[in-house]
Amino acid sequence: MESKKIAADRAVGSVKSGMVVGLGTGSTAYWAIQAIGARVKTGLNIQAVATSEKSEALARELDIPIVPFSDIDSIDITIDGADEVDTDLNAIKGGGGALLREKIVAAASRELIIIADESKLVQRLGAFPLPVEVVPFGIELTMKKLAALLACPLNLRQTEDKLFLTDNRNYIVDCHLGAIEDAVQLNQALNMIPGVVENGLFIHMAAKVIVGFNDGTVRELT
Ligand code: ABF
Repeated sequence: MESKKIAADRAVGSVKSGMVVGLGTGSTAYWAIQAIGARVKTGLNIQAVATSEKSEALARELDIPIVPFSDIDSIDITIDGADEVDTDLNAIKGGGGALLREKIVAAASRELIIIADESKLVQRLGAFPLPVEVVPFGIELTMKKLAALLACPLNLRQTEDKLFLTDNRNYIVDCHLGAIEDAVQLNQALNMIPGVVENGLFIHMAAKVIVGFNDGTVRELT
């Protein structure tokens, strides 16, 4: 927890009054939302956009003012976690199933700051199974096309013995690639497959990655 909190606290230091802030999902983003909530209590005047029903519920619990995504023109800073991040600031996200809204919010943000503990920092993306959000209609054929493109084990995500549904009522296919050679090309190829809504590759989107370490240090990659 400590290394996640260190990274989150450092990222929240960039949030200024008057900003619109994107709130991420996951246990690292949890600490960022907690830190923002603490600053709101001492007078920080921000509006927040949540990337998942879970992060919205936590924000409301902390009295962080939520603004509907449809009401805003742009987001100043989004602070979000990742499942893997490399030294080029590219990331795999979506282990929590929120990748579509996270990517939409990230793409609308002037600055995306990814926060992570040291376990997420990798030399090459892909050891973490790449989540791909797929519409339920035609799922069998879409998975066949994914298998032909990726030639790796695919897993239709389940939770409590039933198919996992995202906040957008879509499925997630976890792709066990092992290592990704060309993430830029893969990101484009995946989204060309009819039925694929979005994938968990966040390529050239983060302005900064803040990594917390168990020894209490923090490293900022830009
Ligand atoms: C979210 O946080 C997701 O994109 C990602 O899967 C998850 C990582 O969770 P944690 O911070 O708990 O490791 O941003």
